[in-house]
Amino acid sequence: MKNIDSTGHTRGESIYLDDIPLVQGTLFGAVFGSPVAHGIVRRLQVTEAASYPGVVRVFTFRDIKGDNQIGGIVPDEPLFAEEHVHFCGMPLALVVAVSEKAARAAVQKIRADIEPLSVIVDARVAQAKGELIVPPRTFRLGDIDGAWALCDHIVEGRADTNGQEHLYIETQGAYAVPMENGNIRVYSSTQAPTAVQRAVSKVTGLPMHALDIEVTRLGGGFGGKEDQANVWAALCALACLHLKKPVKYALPRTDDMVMTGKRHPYSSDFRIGLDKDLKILAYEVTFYQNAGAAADLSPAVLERTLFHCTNSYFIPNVRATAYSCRTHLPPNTAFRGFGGPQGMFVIEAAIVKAAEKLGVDAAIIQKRNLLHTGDAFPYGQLAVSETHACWEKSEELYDIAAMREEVAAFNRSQQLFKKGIAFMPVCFGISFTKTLMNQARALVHVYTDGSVSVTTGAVEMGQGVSTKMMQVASTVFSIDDSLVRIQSTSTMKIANTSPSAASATADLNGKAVLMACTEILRRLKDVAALELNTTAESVEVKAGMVWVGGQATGMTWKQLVMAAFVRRVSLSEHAHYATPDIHFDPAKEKGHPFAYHVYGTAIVVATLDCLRGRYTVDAVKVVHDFGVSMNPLIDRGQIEGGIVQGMGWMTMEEVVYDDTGRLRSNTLSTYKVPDIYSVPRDISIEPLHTQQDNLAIFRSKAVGEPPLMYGIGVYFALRSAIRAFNPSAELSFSAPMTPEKALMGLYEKQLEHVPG
Ligand code: LUZ
Ligand code: MOS
Repeated sequence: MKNIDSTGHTRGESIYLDDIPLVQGTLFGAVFGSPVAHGIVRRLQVTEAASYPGVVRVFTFRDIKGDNQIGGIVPDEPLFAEEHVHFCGMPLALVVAVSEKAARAAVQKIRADIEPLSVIVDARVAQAKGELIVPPRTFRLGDIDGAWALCDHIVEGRADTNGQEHLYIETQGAYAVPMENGNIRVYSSTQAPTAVQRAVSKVTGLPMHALDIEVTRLGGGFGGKEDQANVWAALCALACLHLKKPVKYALPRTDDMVMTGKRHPYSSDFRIGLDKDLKILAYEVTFYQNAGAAADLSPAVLERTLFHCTNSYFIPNVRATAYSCRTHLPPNTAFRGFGGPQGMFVIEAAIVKAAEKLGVDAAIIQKRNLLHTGDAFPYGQLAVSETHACWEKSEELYDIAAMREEVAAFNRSQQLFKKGIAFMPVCFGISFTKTLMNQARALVHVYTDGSVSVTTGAVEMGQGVSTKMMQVASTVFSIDDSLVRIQSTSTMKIANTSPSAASATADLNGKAVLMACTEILRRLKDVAALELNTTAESVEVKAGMVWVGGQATGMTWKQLVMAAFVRRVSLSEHAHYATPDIHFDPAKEKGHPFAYHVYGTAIVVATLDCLRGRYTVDAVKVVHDFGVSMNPLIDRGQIEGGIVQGMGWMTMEEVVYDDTGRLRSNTLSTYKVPDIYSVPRDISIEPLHTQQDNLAIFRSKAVGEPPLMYGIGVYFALRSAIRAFNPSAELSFSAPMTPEKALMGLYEKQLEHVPG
């Protein structure tokens, strides 16, 4: 089934924040962000801005009625800077005016007198100075110190991955509207309506029941709106509270790029030990996460890095330590994969470095160490592994021998172009790593005309979750999809939601929809039994009709619903789902945190232009563990998008902060993202057919984040192409592999004999 939003999107009828009709008297905000990354605020001059034509009022921290605090995990993030600023773009003031134009112009009139302090932009520097967000954490398995003696080969190195701008097409924003009784409704472009509700409550001092956070849909989130939609909502609500007027602020693109955090850059040290059969016996890794100026979600991201530090491999002896380092960048935040990709890059780099040193193909080491069912992850959970199945199916299906021969033949025949090939296996844990977040609720109403309304905590952001919720309801009731409508997300309808994140949204909310619909159906069957003089067990609702003992009865769904109403039977249900069997003990760093894992293998081929450093990705050929996809069209779309987004992170997207903490890549002319021309020419996606039971909704495994990590294979395919041209290159592991970096690698240590 097609994504139900596709028609609305194509016609431009879908409602985003900017499409909400404005209430008369609406005012507009603009933020004055700190011009320096670190300093003491001596003086903030806002009088000129306040008297600018059209300006209604300028707000600062002094206007906050509740607490000047929006930190979620750690209370370390003021909404407005007070005496100190900690990153460029940190909000110092909010101008509210009768038009966007006036508000933005007035912002230019604000002057901040800030005494600069020293700026840290590098995670390792921060760690050396003891600037940590939370204490470091270590995951351990086996006896790492004893294991080195058993290794025949030991390789060490360093790996770096840069940040990534979310670049959701719809920028951050919020619109706060005063309601009666002092209530405020906030329309927010957020993945986490409840997080917005909490932040607004904290800042305004209003209780949560006075706040209705409404979300129709987002034009993309990718993690960027998991925690960082709170700021704009809190600002608008605060102004709304003071002025008793609707206040809207939708960020211009550059403000969004400058003021919001991104994927965390990581720098890591690794040491890997193998025996003579290329079995990995030992792996030690230290991660330095660049958290930015406040915790935001960094501690949770850090944790997911540790959970994914061995990717798809079983390694018996592991020690992985992770530091969350405080720097003077905007607080970095969730981004598709949530620290997992950063951890996986390092183990892949370690394997490639070992392979290069030993003169073997990295795929041999990769394949020899894939997880088996029953193998333990460093955090104690046992794998139910599909890694071998995915890997072997990919080799067979895509004829790896022929692919390799084609690459080798090309490289023999070409001087100035080289191809590289790489395997990228993926194993990704599904559940919020914080166990308590794995809960969801759904509210289902059946109306007397037979139509069905479903509300959940799920936020539609292009991933197709609404379509999946509709499928769940229409499948349980066995009625036509057109009878089911998925309503916008609202904290007054569904409370205490977890963010739409962690790839778990369809599972968690879908299970709640399943429970609610199943309960209503149970009641309807009782009604049918009474109406038709039979037992509830013999009643079925199928294709919109009531059946008894396998025979159609002529009673329609709508008649059944009406009969239930006449008998005063409830046609509504609010269901609560909590993922069973998951737990984690942070004191021991052991447990069973994930409902299940998603597996897959990608084979990547890239062609490098060895004169210019340019490249194209020829193919990304994937075997992916969908479980049993409930919507192959949507799921394939998620995989294609994930691959391209992962590839962008690994190749061309370069977040650049200078030493003073200013973002230099602050527009789309300086920050390059994949366009249609950089998409791999061939993306093949084959499902792995498994009949394993699992905790996914309808056994359809989560698909949001895992495919992003196939993109890591592009980095290693390019590295392999560089080495085909320049075998003596000693290349660092530093992503993204921009064309500039590829070019430097191609001619590293051999500038004197440029061919041609
Ligand atoms: N958000 C979160 C996430 O709070 N916890 C997680 O484990 C997670 N994982 C992926 C993406 N967002
Ligand atoms: Mo996300 S990184 O699942 O918000």
